[in-house]
Amino acid sequence: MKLYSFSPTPNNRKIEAFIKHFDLPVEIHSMGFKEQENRTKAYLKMNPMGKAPVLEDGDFTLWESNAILCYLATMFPKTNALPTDPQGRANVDRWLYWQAFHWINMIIAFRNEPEKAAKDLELNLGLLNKQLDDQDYICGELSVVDFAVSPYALGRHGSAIDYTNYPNVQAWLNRCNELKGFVETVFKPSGT
Ligand SMILES: N[C@@H](CCC(=O)N[C@@H](CS)C(=O)NCC(=O)O)C(=O)O
Repeated sequence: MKLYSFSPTPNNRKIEAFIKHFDLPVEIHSMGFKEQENRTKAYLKMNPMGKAPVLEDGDFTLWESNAILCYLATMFPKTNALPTDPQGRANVDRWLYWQAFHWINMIIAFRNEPEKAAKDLELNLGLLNKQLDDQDYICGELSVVDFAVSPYALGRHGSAIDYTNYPNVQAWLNRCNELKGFVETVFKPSGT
């Protein structure tokens, strides 16, 4: 398998962290933004959206980061990162959809107009804080959800948010930050 990635961004880091955390046999092809490989004919054949990440598994190609996380967790069940019982799986899906819409929009709102994002922060951080009341990870055990959600809060914009009123979220972020996959995908700008 091969991952085409714009490494530093949260949408891509979530997959790289998952691969590295579980030592999965997936080649990571880190693309440069400037080179615009994502605009080539060959790349657009894999993903007509022209975006990364894309996973290539033989003749099969897959785009959308959360779909890729679930595919990897299914192909490598030893990761134990995706429940197979219907309710456990539905619970994971719920949080993945929440991330792809509400969580990402909260981060974007905070980046664009921090003073206007207060309501959004309160709602989303409040519910996440409650979810983490008596468990270390969002769905109990470490799952694809933690890889899907945390990179945005650990990234440039998300890390500027004040999590003081959400101690469970802060503790969970610290926990994620220390996972092997996230330690190994800390972005180091070239020349550092
Ligand atoms: N919803 C998509 C978003 C993918 C996405 O927006 N990727 C960005 C990098 S974070 C990208 O490839 N941008 C390059 C471009 O649009 O030209 C996912 O989760 O995979």
